[in-house]
Amino acid sequence: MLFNPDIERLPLPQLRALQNARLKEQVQYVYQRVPFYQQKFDALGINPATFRGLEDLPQLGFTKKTDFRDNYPFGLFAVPQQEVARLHCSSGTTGKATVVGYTAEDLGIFAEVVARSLAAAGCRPGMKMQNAYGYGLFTGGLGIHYGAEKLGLTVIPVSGGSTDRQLQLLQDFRPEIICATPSYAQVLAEEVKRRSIPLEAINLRYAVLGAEPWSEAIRHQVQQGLKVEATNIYGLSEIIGPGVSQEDADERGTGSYIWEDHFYPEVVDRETGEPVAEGEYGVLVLTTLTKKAMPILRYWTGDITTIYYEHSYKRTHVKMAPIRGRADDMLIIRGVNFFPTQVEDIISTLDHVSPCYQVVASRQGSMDEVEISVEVDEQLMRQLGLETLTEEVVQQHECLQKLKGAFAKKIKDNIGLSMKVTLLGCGQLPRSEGGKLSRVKDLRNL
Ligand code: ADP
Ligand code: K
Repeated sequence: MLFNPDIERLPLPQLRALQNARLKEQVQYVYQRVPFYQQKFDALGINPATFRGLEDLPQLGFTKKTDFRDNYPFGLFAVPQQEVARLHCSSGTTGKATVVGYTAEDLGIFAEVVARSLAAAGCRPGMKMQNAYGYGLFTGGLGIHYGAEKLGLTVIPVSGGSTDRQLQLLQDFRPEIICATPSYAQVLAEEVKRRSIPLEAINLRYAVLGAEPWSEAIRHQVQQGLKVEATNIYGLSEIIGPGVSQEDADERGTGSYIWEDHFYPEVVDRETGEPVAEGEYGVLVLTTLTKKAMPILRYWTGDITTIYYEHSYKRTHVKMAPIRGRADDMLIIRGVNFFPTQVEDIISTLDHVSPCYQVVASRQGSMDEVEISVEVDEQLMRQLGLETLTEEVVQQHECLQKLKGAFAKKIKDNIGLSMKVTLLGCGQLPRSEGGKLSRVKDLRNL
């Protein structure tokens, strides 16, 4: 089901024309209303009256996270405060919170793109959805909530955390849909198993997961553990919140549609800022085409991905690959660029390792060291009659030593770096408490 088939299947020439018209309007709008953009355009010699649209877009430079900070709290707003219907803050993965605002019209668009996303994820009017995204200042909870209502779902606004209650409601209310961060969905899947809750006792069919990078290995775990089809939802506060892009349940693994009638995507080289060819990886840059309270031109998301069109897909909108990490998440270890998600790709090729891992980078003298901790799966732990693992225990079991060696070798072969591997038992690594889980610790510059 397509929530808005006319737009989602709009032929590309018409989609481009719509984007062009909207962009020109948005450029004039910010020039008149936001001093930050006015000064910027003047400095760059951009005249909104002669701005030609998409072809001139690269001339506008970038808007960065620091611009939000420098204009904290309301400096980037384009409307008087009375016209702002809601404020949100980003969850602050990096540094001080970012404030964003919405007019009533913006909130309507937010609900529309989330409704489209949920429909693409498999949700249908009349289904029940347990929303385990955090409610509050973070855009996730309320963003999903209003989109779900717009689609015609029955929303159960549980918010994140409270695993006992989540599991109880899954059994009592029998929702077909769960929305959560992937790391929290993993926790729910693990708890269902640990508490021996029979899969018939829950009625889930779809999981809509986002807010942090995740992998096919995590998808597999959640799909098996909760008996769902799990799809990826992506977004960021600076642009609107969740619902910038969404994976279709029938096209899982082929990337997520970007709702490009509202958000115009570009991918640029992380060093030079120049556009890269279709299909190449770089930093995703997004421009809002319809926002009123806080229009943002060429936002440097820091997220590394690639975008591509494929005519066989259900919709005409461009797709983006899963986020490989943030440009600022990338670790440079002994001169080698390395994304922690590469570890996940390797884990998915190994037997008896679960997709729970932690990467810790530290400095020993002048040498960068990386330690990767992974959990051995339950099956092998049970076979060995073990509850927890320590270095000593691993030493005593040949199969664990082999597993550790195989993992270390794959890392060396695929990433080109030697890393210390630590094997742990199920449950020994930190779990999400309802929100995002930080799997990467860089202790080098502390
Ligand atoms: P922050 O996390 O910076 O506080 P937000 O809460 O707005 O701000 O989160 C936006 C960021 O979260 C994105 O730029 C991206 O890095 C990450 N993110 C959101 N959804 C996904 C997803 N589906 N896959 C990977 N990363 C995601
Ligand atoms: K996020």
